[in-house]
Amino acid sequence: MKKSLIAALWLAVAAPLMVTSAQALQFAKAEDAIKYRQSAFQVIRAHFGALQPVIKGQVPYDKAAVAADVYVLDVVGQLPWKAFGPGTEGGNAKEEIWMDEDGFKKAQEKFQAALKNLTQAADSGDLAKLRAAVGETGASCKACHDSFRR
Ligand code: ASC
Repeated sequence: MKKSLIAALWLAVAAPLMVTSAQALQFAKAEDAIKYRQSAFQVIRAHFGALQPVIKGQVPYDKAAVAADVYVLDVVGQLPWKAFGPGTEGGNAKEEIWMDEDGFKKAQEKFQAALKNLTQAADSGDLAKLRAAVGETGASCKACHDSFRR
């Protein structure tokens, strides 16, 4: 193949894919993006909820079990943001997400930073640290909901 043809094909096929993979996932319908992000949030809620009885002292602190939940949070906490691309308005999402992209990105980064602290706290095995980090994470959930969720 001619070099110019290869270059043209790369620009036509690979380059747009590279750009979109750094931005948002592609969905056939807005409804599919909404379902994806709501599913991710549901997983996050379940695993964050699992930490509540631990920090309240209602169940014994099982370090390995907590670390497993926190691991899921750290991984799944990266996902919903990939499904708020252009044209996916709806669900519980406020218009502000698309009107204030920087603000939404900052809220997301705050949550992910809180999850990094939560991972450290879970790895330390120190219940007081865990309690503080769960509080910080919950505050980042709430701050984002207050601005960006119906
Ligand atoms: C949860 C949950 C949220 C957050 C938020 C924290 O357990 O489902 O949305 O914590 O309520 O304030």
